[in-house]
Amino acid sequence: QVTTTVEPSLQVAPYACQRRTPLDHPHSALVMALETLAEAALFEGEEARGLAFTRAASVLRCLPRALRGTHELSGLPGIGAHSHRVLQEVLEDGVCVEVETVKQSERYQTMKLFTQIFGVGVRTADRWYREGLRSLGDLRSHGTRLTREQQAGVQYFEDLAVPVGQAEAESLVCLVLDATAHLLPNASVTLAGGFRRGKPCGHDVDLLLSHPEEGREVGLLGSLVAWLGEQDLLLYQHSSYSTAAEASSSCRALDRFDRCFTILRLVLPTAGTRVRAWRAVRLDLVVVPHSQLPFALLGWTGSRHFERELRRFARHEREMVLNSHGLYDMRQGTFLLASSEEEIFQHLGLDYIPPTLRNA
Ligand code: DCP
Ligand code: MG
Repeated sequence: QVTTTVEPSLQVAPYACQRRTPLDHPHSALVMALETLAEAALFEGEEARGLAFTRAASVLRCLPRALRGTHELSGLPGIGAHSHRVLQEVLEDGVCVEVETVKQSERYQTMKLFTQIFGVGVRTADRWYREGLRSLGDLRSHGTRLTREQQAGVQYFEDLAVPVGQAEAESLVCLVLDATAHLLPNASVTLAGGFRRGKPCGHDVDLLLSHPEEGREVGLLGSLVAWLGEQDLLLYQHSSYSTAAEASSSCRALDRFDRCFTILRLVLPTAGTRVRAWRAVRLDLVVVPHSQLPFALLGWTGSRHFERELRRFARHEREMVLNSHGLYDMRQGTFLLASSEEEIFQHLGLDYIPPTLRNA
């Protein structure tokens, strides 16, 4: 067996939450190839295969310098045989035939289109595909039964397909800050999601609302949604409210916060002579009790893969359960409190990774 020494800059820790992953990296072609295959696998319901490609792509995202050739792949963790083949082909030929074939397939293109519709997941998209539907026009002309959410998704499809920019995100933060200042003085509004990681645009805006006095945030979501409605800014909304029992139940449960998925009418700054001075954007509002805010912030900042890896690390390396509400130590049988994200990383025995380096 040949032993190779891996240079320090290409030494990669096994979990994405142990790595610093900036937004920009020198492997966009390689990452795009793997992420296309990950997406295509998820479209076929093959979660494990999708995850394998996502893991490999995430490793490339954190490398500080461009790979000099296929030989440098061997020291990296999480690159399976299939990913290795794909990477080798892109490194040597510039493109991978399998990826190009997938991208051009009717199946991939249609699934991508349908799952891009707000309210449409892989199962629904797959059913429509098997029914022979291929376009938004088909959905409309075949009188396909749509949920209220999907109807809104189709109605505002063109607007929602345009990414939300940083300036738009900031104007939404200001709008919600203005509203909460009236409804609940001293309430906090925190931008989470991709924008907190430094992304210049995103598919939606994720806002966390809280109040320094725990308990004062109760009822805020309802009044905020009502206010947005009165201002004629709500094009669609779906709220879900946690019950006290749910909020304190199983630590394995998904988010139990009061939250609201909306499509908002974003008024554009310069109306000029244009007739239409607004566009539809997706805004998610999440109301968080103060003591859970660091956990919610960590959980809602992402990336999705970073979050998945944090939870996997907590469980397998620390016997802890992490979610957006708290951190539970299974050995001690206790919840660990934290007043900042830094403290959560400390509890987990991880070096702190700032939001802009969580683009795993
Ligand atoms: N999140 C998660 N698991 C989910 C949903 C969300 O871990 N099932 C977390 C990670 C995401 C964050 O919440 O990064 C926000 O979800 P988005 O889908 O909005 O993801 P991003 O904000 O990262 O992407 P985009 O910029 O496209 O909005
Ligand atoms: Mg987002």
